[in-house]
Amino acid sequence: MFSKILIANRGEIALRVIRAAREMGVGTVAVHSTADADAMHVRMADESVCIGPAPSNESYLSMAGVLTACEITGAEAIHPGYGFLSENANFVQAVEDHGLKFIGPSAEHIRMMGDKITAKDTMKALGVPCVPGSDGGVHHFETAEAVAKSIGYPVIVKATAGGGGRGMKLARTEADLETAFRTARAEAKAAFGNDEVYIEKYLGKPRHIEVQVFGDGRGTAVHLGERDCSLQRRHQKVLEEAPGPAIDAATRARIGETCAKAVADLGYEGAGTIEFLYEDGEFYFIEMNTRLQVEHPVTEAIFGVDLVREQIRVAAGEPMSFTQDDLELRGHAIEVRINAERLPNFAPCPGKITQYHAPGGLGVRMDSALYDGYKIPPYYDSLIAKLIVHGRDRPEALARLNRALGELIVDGVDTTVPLFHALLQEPDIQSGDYTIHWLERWLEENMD
Ligand code: MV4
Repeated sequence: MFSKILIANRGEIALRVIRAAREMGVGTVAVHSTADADAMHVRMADESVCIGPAPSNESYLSMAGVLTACEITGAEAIHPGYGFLSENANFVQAVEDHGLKFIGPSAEHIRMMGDKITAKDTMKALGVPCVPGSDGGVHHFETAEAVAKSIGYPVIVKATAGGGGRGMKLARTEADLETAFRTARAEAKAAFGNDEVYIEKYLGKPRHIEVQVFGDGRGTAVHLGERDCSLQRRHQKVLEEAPGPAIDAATRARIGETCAKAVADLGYEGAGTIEFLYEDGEFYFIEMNTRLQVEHPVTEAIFGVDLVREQIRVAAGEPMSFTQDDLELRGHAIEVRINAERLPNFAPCPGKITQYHAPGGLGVRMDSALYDGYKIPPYYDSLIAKLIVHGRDRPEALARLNRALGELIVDGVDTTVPLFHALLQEPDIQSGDYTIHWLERWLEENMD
């Protein structure tokens, strides 16, 4: 096992990783920007290194800064958290070139899944169901026309270098296709320096279902069921739950086993998420995320495992601490993302926290780096806390969420908490009857 790891992140996820490391007897090094000198992750780590000024580009995204901090402190491995350098294959390569261990998948697997056409080709070859569409990249409008005609409209044009909703264009009919194709290519070129696009059948009312997978890097892999992350605004998740309200045990076992086998065949190491659109009882692969996700705690709650501990174990060459047969799904978990944002526009709302009280009690987990008097800096993501509740079933989890939100005090800045109080009153939320378009529609009708 490592004696010391460095956490190349900030906020709640840095604390999350420090907590797992400490329970394992592993020393921790925090890195921080000048704006984060008083941040909780700096206080909670065994050691800390300032790696640059406030802008992320010059601190949390600085490969040289992070690698130098490892050298200074003697950290043997780097946990990237999510965001920042977590899916940067060049960073992974640099980490390895410096004789350090990246806690996560290989540069090769990150690169493979970062290119969305390669990801889809790979998953298709491994038996994972995909959205019908072009066979690889589409380089000429004439090809786009022929593909769209054969799969039928509506179709969606996506950038291979995109993902997470960036660089997508919808063509409802043949008349829309030329504009969709050309603007998708132009925007992809401008945003990613790569104008390659592919085409898929557009699914009109799917859920976003993602399967949590975990591999030991040596051909053993498991799945930990799915999360329903359909409640999104502008491709930002707002509330996630596990298990998915629309997924039964047989369906879970079937898609889970398909995903676990695929990542086992790849020799994938660490935590991964295979994203699907789910419509009319069928799964359609869209992307794979090669990192620990923000919403991983709902999976931890229902399976009773520590995914970060497992990440650190396999990175150190140790086996996973459970097999597929050990994993038993218990109850229901819901996470809400509490952002420092002002409704109705979700405008970032940095500032000083004048009073903070975290909810607690049975089945309540609050992952946050907040404290009384903390000043939320304006430079980073607006996520300030994740409230995760676990109950014996979905109604109990919903009641617990309502109760915990009532206990929470965050004064001094506006947050998304009022949104969750309102959502919990909605019959569709109470019954779990929502698709990827439900929240945007609801916001239009309720946020004026
Ligand atoms: C789609 C789609 C419909 N049909 N692909 C958006 C994010 C990116 N990960 C994939 N996305 C979509 N791909 C096909 N073939 C609809 C979306 C989509 C979406 C997906 C998941 C969650 C929220 C979404 C909101 C709008 C569009």
